[in-house]
Order: sequence, then C-alpha cells, then structure tokens
Amino acid sequence: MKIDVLTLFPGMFAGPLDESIVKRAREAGLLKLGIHNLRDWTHDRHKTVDDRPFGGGPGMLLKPEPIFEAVEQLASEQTKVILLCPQGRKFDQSIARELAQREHVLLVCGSYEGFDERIREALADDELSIGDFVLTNGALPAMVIVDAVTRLLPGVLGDDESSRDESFSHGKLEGPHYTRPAEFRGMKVPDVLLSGNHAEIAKWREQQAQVRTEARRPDLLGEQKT
Ligand code: 4G3
Repeated sequence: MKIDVLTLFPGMFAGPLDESIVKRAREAGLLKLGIHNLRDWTHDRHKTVDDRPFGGGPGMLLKPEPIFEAVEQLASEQTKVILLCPQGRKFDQSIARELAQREHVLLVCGSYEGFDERIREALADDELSIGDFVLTNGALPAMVIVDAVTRLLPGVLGDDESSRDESFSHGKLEGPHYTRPAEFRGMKVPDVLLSGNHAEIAKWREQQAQVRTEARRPDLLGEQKT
C-alpha cells in the first residue's frame, strides 16, 4: 500500500520509519511511504501556511489554500484522506486493520494551531486522534499510525510474529511471559511453564490474561473490541 504524509516538519520522520520492521517493509516494497512538506504548496516568499482566526482570539490557524492544493495533487478518488487532531475519533487496532486494507492513505498533520474548518469539511474523509492529549503537531501521531498499519500488511511480519499476534488478538491483555534462565536472582519461572503439559500451559495463560485484563483494563472485557 501507499501512505503519503503531509506535514510542516518532514525532518521529524527521518529515523523512526527507517528502522526495524517498517524499514524492512519499505525495502520489500510492501509499504510505499511519501513524506511531503506542506510549505512546498505555498506561493509567497515567506511560505506562509497559517493566518489569524476571524473573530479574534489567540493563536493561528492552518490556512486552506496550501492544504487544498497539496491534497488535490496527492490524493485521488480512492485515497482515504485523514486529518490527525485531538478532536478525531480514537485510533485503535480495528482502525489500523481497516486502513491496512486500503490502497492509498493520505495523513494530514496539523500543528497545535489547528485547521481552518473548511479543510475538515471539504477534504477530510476521517479525523483520527491517537489519544486524549495535545502534541505540538501531528507528526508523531502520523508515525504511530504508519507503524501500526505497516505491521498488519500481508508479508510484513514473519510467520512467527504473525501467529503470535493473532493468538493475542482476543481482546484481552497479554499475560506474563518468561525466557531463560528458569531462575534469575531468586525469581523463578512458574512451574507450569516448565512442565511440558501443553493443555495446562494454555489454561494457565488464558487465566493469567483474564486476571491481568480485569485488573488493568476492565473496559476491554465489557465490549469485545479487538
Ligand atoms: C489540529 C493530534 C492539530 C488541531 C494532533 C492540534 C495530538 C494529536 C493539532 C489541534 C495534535 C492526537 C496538532 N496533538 N492526540 N496536535 O492524535 O488542536
């Protein structure tokens, strides 16, 4: 799939998306990622992207012209255009799965200033937030979404990683996991995991996941979300 990102801070994207699994996916051609500087669609000497709000008040707003021109150039009919802002619907694993099915997604990063409302009305197919907090701009949320979506693309994860992922997509938190040594600084791995009894191990893991979810995320048990 192709993901384009429209941002005022393209430099922020060098690094996080050049490592690890996203790097591998890009090298394999499974993810085509385009990072675009919104200022490339300005026409004035100062590359102005913002202006003062009508009616007064503090701060500035992203003005419509550069974003309209950029989106019109970067998006086609089949593109899902998404604004990243704290007012958006909350991004989660099911939205990641939905986006991973798309041929083309365009992520439009705002800044702390916010968007002229006509950008929402005319250009956005959706608005997403990665959580109830405010950041200086939408670049980090865009990177979070790129990462979450990329690992769901067919062929990106190895068989081992994928099947592990599936076995924990029951809508519960993962329980505890252990690796060697069987005893570390006096802390022992639970006997059941060393028993070789696979039925008992499966039962224990399910019960641990339940206990942890009840304690930490009871909200996940009400609805059956992921
Ligand atoms: C638009 C997204 C953009 C309006 C963006 C702020 C947090 C998130 C911005 C606005 C952002 C998030 C840029 N901060 N929670 N800042 O996904 O008020």
